[in-house]
Amino acid sequence: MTHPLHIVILTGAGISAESGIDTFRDAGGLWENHPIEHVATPEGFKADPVLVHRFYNLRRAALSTVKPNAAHVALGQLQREFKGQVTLITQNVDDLHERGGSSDVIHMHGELLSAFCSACDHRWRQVEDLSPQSPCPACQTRGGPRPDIVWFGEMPYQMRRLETAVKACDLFVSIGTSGAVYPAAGFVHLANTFGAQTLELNLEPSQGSAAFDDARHGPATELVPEWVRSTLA
Ligand code: BJW
Repeated sequence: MTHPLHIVILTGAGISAESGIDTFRDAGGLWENHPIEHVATPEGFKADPVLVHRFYNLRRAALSTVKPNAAHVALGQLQREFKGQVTLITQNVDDLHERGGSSDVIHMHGELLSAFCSACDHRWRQVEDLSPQSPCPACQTRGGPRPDIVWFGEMPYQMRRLETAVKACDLFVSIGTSGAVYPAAGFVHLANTFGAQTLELNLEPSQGSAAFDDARHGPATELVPEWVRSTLA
């Protein structure tokens, strides 16, 4: 194709796998034998806040032990050097895109390093562990603070902005995502409907692979830098 003017990139757990962060479905959708739906739903949090806080406390603490990989770094370079527009959407709650040099990353499923209070909606940067006894720094309610994560059944963040970008783009690229979770899994269909070229870069064919115009399969640390090099050439 001719050089695209607006590229929308959607990333998932697969882009952080080679940094040492487990993906969801490759781990059988389980964490310590708990189905992900038990620790990533409002109902699960209500039923067992100690368990859910532990799940997110461990993952938040693990962020300091991992580093961005060549795929994150390549996308940062693309954002800085591409002559058109690059919109970077991630389903990931880690901060590896930012540490890899990206800016204005849209975290549609929230962020580990953020918390909010379900009592007063105050939102803040959270680095330390949370517990059911943690008080909200604004209203002091105990039990109000929760991880700033979009759980199953909750509306992902910035949906209007995301849909507008996907409809307007010339090229939609999906990287390291299984295509199992909506609405992100539907973006390829939206992009196709509005006339964009679509490209999948994933370890293996995703559930939605057939919907893409082009699909390349292999590790993100190889495919993504290669694709960025050819796009910037
Ligand atoms: C590599 C690699 C390497 C490995 N290199 N690649 C029935 C039908 C349709 C929809 C629904 C339904 N029932 C319920 C729903 C809706 C539901 C949903 O989709 N459920 C499905 C399970 C069916 N969705 C929701 O509830 C969402 N909200 C919603 O729909 O609101 C209503 C609404 C929205 C908009 C418009 C109108 C209405 C909310 C979804 C929240 C998802 N939350 C989670 C957990 C929270 C975050 C966290 O704790 O970290 O987000 S679930 C989990 O899955 C996490 C991820 O962001 C998300 C996606 O997973 P991802 O990133 O794709 O990871 P994996 O593990 O699945 O795949 C990794 C891929 O990488 C694999 O393909 C590997 O091969 C590959 N890979 N190594 C390249 N080295």
